[in-house]
Amino acid sequence: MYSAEFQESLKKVEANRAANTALEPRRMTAQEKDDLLAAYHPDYKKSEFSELKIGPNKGEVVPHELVEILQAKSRIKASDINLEDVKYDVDVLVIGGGGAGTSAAIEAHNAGAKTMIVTKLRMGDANTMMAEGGIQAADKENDSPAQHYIDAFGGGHFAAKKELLAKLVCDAPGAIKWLNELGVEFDKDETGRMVTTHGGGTSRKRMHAAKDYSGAEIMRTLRDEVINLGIEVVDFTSAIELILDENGRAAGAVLMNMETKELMVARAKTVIIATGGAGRMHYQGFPTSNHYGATADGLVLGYRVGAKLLYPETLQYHPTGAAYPQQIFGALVTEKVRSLGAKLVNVNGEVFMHPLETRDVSAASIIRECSDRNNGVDTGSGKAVWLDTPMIEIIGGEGTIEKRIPAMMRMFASYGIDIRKEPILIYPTLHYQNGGLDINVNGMTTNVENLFVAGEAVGGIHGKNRLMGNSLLDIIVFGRNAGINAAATAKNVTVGKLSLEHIAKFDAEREAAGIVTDTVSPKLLPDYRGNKSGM
Ligand code: MEZ
Repeated sequence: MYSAEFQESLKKVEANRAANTALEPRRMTAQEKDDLLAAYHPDYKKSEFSELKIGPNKGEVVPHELVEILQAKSRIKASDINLEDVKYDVDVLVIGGGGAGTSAAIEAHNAGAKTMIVTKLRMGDANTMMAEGGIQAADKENDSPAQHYIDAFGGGHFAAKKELLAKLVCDAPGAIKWLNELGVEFDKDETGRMVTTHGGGTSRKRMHAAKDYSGAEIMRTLRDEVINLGIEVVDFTSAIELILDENGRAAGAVLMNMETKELMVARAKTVIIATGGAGRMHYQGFPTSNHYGATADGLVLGYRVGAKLLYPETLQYHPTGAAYPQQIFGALVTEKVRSLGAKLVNVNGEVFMHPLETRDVSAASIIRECSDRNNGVDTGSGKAVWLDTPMIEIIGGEGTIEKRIPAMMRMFASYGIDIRKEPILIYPTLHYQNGGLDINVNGMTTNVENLFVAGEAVGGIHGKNRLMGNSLLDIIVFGRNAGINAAATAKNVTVGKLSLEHIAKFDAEREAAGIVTDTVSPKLLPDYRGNKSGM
């Protein structure tokens, strides 16, 4: 139920609904997309970026907020830690308890490695849990991994590391099978065949879903499997510094109990960073769809020991974050809403773009509509456009919303908005870190031995923009891959003398570059006291 100030615009949306539902908006040309991105996408706003003065990516520009934490001080000095007092001694140490971390741990454990997960919140407090719309895999007869590759490569501006993307799409059908056999309740039709839909930039319907809580369903299953297998999980404990051995290979981490602040040493033959994304960095003041712990910790841990980042300057702003009411500002409104037929409509009731352009293009188009074109709806805390959800019931028939996107229906119903009858207001929200640590096809970082990475902390799988559903896919494919390879590598590793010398080296580099800072990192949790949240 919308108050009086929205009624004039709402009347126009309703009046045009039938015609807008039937409309087939054209796709933008490549040139139009490039021009749009350059003018309106946040990644192209030069004033929001600065140069890294130290570390493996020295000379590259990344968001100011990321520069600050990458160049920051460690939370510890080497002299604070007795590296001989080893509390945990394992083959494979997995840092992070989301979808990538749990997938990695399951495979490492199944390969016979003594495996431990350390997670700063609880297992499953992760962006995986927040993912809604689905997971891509080309497993139907009209589709192929090659087709999936072409879609994702183009959508990512031809910048993906080819061998990583090839692995992603080729292993996708196997990932769905694995999840299905573990017990994920994918949507199926009456014959038992999985239901699939389109996402932005897909040429085939290959999005497999569990209604609109696909990530929660996948995370539930992975968490159960970790518990059933008896894998050790140390929760409410963060990794605050990696430990190398005397040969410069990853060999564990310094852990900190989040409550007591007790510091502990975990020694490991191989380490997997699976710390997830960065939405809580609130780049450029954007709100976020991410979970509370998404603060780019893995990038910091890896960077300080010399691991290189790939495309850290590219972020994904999900086109449809909730813009109203204020209580859910920035929350994810799944792309599946558009896959099911809802279109984006401006203050005048006009459809202004094809609803399934790729995410960066869609976000830039919405930003243009709300800025230079002055066609946004005033929400009281900014501008937004309508996502005309009642179109879904017109196209799919009564009951489609309740059946296919019940979480969306419930979220808005809590605030008196019935999305079956009324449209919703949306604006881009910070959703995904396209860039991250550079890995080879085995999941190991390209320049720190025995340090593996999986999930959102990896850069290069998707290039400079990710398609919907390829993240739930990459956490499974590259999570499992990292687990298998970390376990295999661990078999041939004898850990040398543990060392934290890299902290002093990084300090010296910072001083030589004339950087003065009081910031310590990893950040671990967001700090809303200064209200840099966009909320
Ligand atoms: O891949 C994603 O980010 C995803 C599935 C999000 C969504 O819109 O539901």
